Amino acid sequence: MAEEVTQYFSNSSSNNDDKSLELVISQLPKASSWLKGGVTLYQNCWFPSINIPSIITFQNQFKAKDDDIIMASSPKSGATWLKSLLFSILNRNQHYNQHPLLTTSPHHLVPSFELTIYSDHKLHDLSTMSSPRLLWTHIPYASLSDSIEHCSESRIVYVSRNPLDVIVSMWYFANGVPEQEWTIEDCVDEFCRGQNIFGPYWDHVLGYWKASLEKPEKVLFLKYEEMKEDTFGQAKRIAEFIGLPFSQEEESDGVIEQILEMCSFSKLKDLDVNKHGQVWPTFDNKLFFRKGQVGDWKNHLTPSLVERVSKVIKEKLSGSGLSFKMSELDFLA
Ligand code: PAP
Repeated sequence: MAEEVTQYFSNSSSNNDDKSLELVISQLPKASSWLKGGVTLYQNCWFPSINIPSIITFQNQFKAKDDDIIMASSPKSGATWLKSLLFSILNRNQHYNQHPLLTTSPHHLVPSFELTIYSDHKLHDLSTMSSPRLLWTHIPYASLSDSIEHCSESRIVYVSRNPLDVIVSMWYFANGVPEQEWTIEDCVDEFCRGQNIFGPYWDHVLGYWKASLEKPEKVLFLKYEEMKEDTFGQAKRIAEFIGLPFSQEEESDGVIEQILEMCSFSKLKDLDVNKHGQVWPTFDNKLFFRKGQVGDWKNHLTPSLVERVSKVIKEKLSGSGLSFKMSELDFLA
């Protein structure tokens, strides 16, 4: 069925017949979710149902360019932070009157394929965007456009986060949406069944993890916990990966520290632009800045919930070489 959907789009013009599209998509497997419209299984991923047309449009239309920088993440893994950092690193030599992050949400500075650019599932000409283009997605590696895979010079920066903090972050986020009530048990259950949005989580992280091992020059795999522990070192790593390393002069002038300060949790959370308004367009900006810590799961998950998640994650990540630091002290073996 997933092939039929892709085929449908490949054969159709930009004036897709929405009714036939809806019919084809309606036959894909569905599950309920805290997210309005639930999730739909397409190419082995539980995508938000409302985003399926835009994801397929992206897959069929997007043409990568050599200097593109594509940012990817599983939900609640640190995308807001990484968007701010990448944007600031990339534009550090622009002469702004004031830094754009002071007045614009990071989500508006770095557009999403599925949530903004292709959200109307129409043809879009992105060739006019200034280069290098900084773009973002939650789409798993296996479902990225072939064009990104085959465009040898374009770069992918992926941020991952330990599953327990992801669950707690998602739980808060979901309950921040009006008329939403979702228990932490529901959240764990959905996560362990692999039916969380853009899940299964383990397929998402492993897809990018394996790609980063196979093509280290193309895919950079970051961990939220390592970014918290050594933000300075990780910012340098990101800058080098995108081909814009900090010079000695920049280092001694404190350019890195200025960027880290601008993108810090406390700075961004306190800005008016991030306290008010919405993105995409139904989520309050403030929901993207909650606590920004490693190990908050200890305050919310019972030992039996932790055990359930750990068991699944150990089994799924076994043999991959991928592990996560869960708090200041612990590692998930
Ligand atoms: P998304 O998947 O909806 O885009 P994403 O930005 O990936 O969300 O993750 C949100 C988490 O990043 C929140 O974590 P928490 O719920 O555990 O607090 C959010 O607080 C955190 N976050 C946002 N900005 C920053 C930042 N500048 N530094 C550190 N963490 C941040």
